[in-house]
Amino acid sequence: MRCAVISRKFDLRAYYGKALAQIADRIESVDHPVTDGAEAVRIALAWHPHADAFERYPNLKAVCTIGAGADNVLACPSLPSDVHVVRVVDPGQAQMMAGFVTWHVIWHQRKFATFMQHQRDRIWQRLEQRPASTVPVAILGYGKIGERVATHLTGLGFPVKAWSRTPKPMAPDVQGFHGRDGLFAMLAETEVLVNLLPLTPETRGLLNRDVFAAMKPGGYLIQTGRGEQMVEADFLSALESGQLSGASLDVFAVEPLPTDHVFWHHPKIVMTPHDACDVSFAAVADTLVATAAAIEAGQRPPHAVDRSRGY
Ligand code: NDP
Ligand code: OXD
Repeated sequence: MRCAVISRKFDLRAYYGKALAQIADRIESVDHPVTDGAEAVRIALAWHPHADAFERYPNLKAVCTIGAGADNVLACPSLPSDVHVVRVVDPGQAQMMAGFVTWHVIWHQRKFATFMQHQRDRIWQRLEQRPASTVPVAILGYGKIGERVATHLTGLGFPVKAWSRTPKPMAPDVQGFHGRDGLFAMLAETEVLVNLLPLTPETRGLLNRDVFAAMKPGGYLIQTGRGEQMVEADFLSALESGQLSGASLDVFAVEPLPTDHVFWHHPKIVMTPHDACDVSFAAVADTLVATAAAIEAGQRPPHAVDRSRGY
């Protein structure tokens, strides 16, 4: 099956070339813009596609992303309404995210920012330490990744709560919340807030002054969802007032973050460049193969997002 490889931001061929070569007997990958045989293209591998990218492929049936979040493909104006959008679900990625989030929770709990400052100042000073059981963590989003993160943290003794759109069965020791009222009930008991939500019209701007104000004073934000979910001015005010004692930011409304942005040199912010975790090349290849098989069989591909709800 012919697959167009489309991105205006990354050289997907350079990154996923090996994975695409491994499945070349099943999937013929061609770089966008495909000039010869565009009508034979039935699937695409895309990440931040050009606004008009899909106009070229009249027989497109499915677009696969290279990540867990499909928002950048769903936002593409030329995406036909009847095309499936398929995201990657990779347990290895969830595991990597669990390690990333845990590192930042412990960074906050064990006061490593202060230790690093003391090292720079050559100050030998032990700090009062708190057990994990006294640091309540809440996770926004209890999906494939949020659930893995929650289980990891409960295993280390942190009290964990998680928020989803719909009520869901929870893993042992994870307290579940849902809906608007559930959110604020949860925040009242939250010191560390981890964002693992997909970007949808409902979650855009969700991390705002009301949310920060509802958390325990001196709380900590771990922002690994999408940058557009945070109101930057409200976040900076919460850091300024001390309502938030610090934050770890991995995702930003504009990526790469402009070099003159205040976040770069803010003393209470730890930053990474949207690198909290990665999907494996094998998971991307498997997603393409499974999608092609489903399309050939006239079925809905596994992990196709529900376009009406946006994830
Ligand atoms: P899933 O689709 O498996 O889970 C999404 C979760 O969010 C579900 O629990 C869902 O609720 C919940 N949710 C969605 N909308 C709302 C809402 N309006 N109110 C409350 N809860 C809501 O996604 P994943 O776990 O695989 O990934 C989550 C997100 O993490 C990605 O979309 C991406 O934005 C981000 N991400 C970031 C990465 C990074 O490198 N920084 C890497 C990977 C992912 P319900 O269960 O009721 O449907
Ligand atoms: C994402 C990813 O969705 O890296 O951000 O998978």
